[in-house]
Amino acid sequence: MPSPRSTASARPLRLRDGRIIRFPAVMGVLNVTPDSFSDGGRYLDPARAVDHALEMEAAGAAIIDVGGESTRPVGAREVPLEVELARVEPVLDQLPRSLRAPISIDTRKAAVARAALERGAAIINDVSALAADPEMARLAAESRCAVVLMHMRGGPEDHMKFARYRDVVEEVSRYLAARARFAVGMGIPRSRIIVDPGIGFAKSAHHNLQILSGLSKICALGYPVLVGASRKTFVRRISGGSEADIVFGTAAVNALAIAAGASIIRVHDVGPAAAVMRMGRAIAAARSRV
Ligand code: PMM
Repeated sequence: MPSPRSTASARPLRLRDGRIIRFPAVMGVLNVTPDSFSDGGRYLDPARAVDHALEMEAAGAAIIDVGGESTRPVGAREVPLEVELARVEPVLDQLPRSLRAPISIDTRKAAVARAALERGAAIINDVSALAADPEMARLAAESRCAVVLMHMRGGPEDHMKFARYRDVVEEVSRYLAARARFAVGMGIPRSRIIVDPGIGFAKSAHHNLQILSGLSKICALGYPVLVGASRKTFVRRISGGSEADIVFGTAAVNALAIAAGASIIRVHDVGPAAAVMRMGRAIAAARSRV
């Protein structure tokens, strides 16, 4: 079992506009794509996307993660810049007015991140850990936004070819530490960095399970850790195929991740995740009073 002290140990994240995110926190996924793994096509219409963001906020999401590029495990294609911008800009134009929760932009392209930051986003969620676009690190440093650095190998099109490790926890930890050092070297303060082991990205089901069972080691790097296991294939396979199985399977992963010290759980079903998060917070608070 994880060490009791590890739970929710990361300090709150202070955003550039002064807003504070306390951990553990729920990040609600808003994929504005025709083909994302579990919600593709549902929120292409900006009005529906905005309604869904507000629903997720009301259900307990502390961050809304907007993405216009599908990075699903099999068959994702590189999305041209104009297409990605055309998907996310109309949603971002409307979101900040109606939403109190901070917005993160899930992109590997600095031009998309810049458009989102100009429209009020406060976090860049880069699944390439600032490696895909040479402008991204400078943009993050200058804009004083927070960044999520995720582990992946290859690109969304071909990452499963690279799912080979001697010790996946060790290799992912080393990679995340190196990317965080790079980010700090580019002028992004440690206090604005979040790391993510990249569940399902260049990882087999077995690798995902190893990452989750060794998550406290990744938390020991000293950065808030984001876990994105929601509805991913290994959860569907292991927990069972029904809708309830997928929701409970995801909730189980999230509960164990929070117990191991994860700070942010990235999910499609915010209600169950928020219940898990509240229980995690209550148990951590009781422990700190012992
Ligand atoms: N997973 C997906 C997309 N973006 N970002 C982070 N930081 N971590 C993840 O695990 C992650 C991500 C793919 O899942 P989706 O298509 O269901 O959004």
